[in-house]
Amino acid sequence: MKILLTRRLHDFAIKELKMKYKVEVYTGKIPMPKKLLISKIKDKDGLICYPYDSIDADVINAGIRLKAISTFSVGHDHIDVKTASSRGIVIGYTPEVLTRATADLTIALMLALFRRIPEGDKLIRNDKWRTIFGPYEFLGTDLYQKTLGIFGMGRIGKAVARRAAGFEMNIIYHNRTRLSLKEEKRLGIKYVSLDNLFRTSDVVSIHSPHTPQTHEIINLKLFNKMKKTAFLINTARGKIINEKDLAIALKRKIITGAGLDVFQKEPINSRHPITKMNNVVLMPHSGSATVETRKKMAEIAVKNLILSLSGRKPIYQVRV
Ligand code: 8YV
Repeated sequence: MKILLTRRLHDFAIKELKMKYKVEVYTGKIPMPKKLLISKIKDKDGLICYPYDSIDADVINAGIRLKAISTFSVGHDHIDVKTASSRGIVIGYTPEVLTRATADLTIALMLALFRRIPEGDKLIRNDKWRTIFGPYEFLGTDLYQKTLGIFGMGRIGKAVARRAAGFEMNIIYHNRTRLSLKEEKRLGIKYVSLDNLFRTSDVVSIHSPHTPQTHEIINLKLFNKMKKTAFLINTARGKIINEKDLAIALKRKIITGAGLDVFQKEPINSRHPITKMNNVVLMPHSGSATVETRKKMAEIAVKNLILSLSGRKPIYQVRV
């Protein structure tokens, strides 16, 4: 069987795949151009792809021999799951292993904003540090007893709640479906409406998948309901937020700041209006970017593909 990788994966993973299949790895500029992807997929049985690859109906239908897609991600909004499933193509993904790393980065962004870490770093490097212990100088905000509003209470949302509990924050959440009372109690979280989440939180953190229902669901209408002192954090998907509205909210100081790991179009560059603002902390889509997590994701992505191509169930399967 022949498989295609839209970029290089860990050496151990390539080695394992090469023992079983004829492997073609795209090594050009990322992402792999769509035209090339369409021409290369024609004779392939399996595909390993990433969130920035658009695996739409054109790609799937060009893959006339395609039996399995394995994405190196928990998110699968880049794959036309309906079209793939109607063709009987199995889709594997990599949840769970990246939950902790993504939750850790969320807390890191929160601390960076509350304690002004990038600002402090810049201040010293620019030789602007003059005095210490001034009563009003370089003050941040306590996390203690602040209200964290979690939008999307799946695996990552819950991991963020567990971490935030350690900082003694009040945790409220909004989710498509409410959790059981037992689980709410165990996590120490309270269910609220979307409106309430934005009205009462000191920091809102996004952890839902990007779906037609959540597309740009976070917009100026909601920002206008937030406290002037509040922060917004997004380590989920850029397209859940209306980015133009966010830029307005940050510029007009409707909210105090934002910590962003994901954007509508990635990578962003310094021409993007959000990069001009001082009240944001930015990361280059790195929720799962730790040595340990990425290795586990590669292991699962490979296993998912091998299992699917041998007619078995992948470890984690995306279903319609
Ligand atoms: C990706 C992500 O793993 O898993 C996801 O959905 O967004 C990231 O953690 C990363 O972009 C590498 O594919």
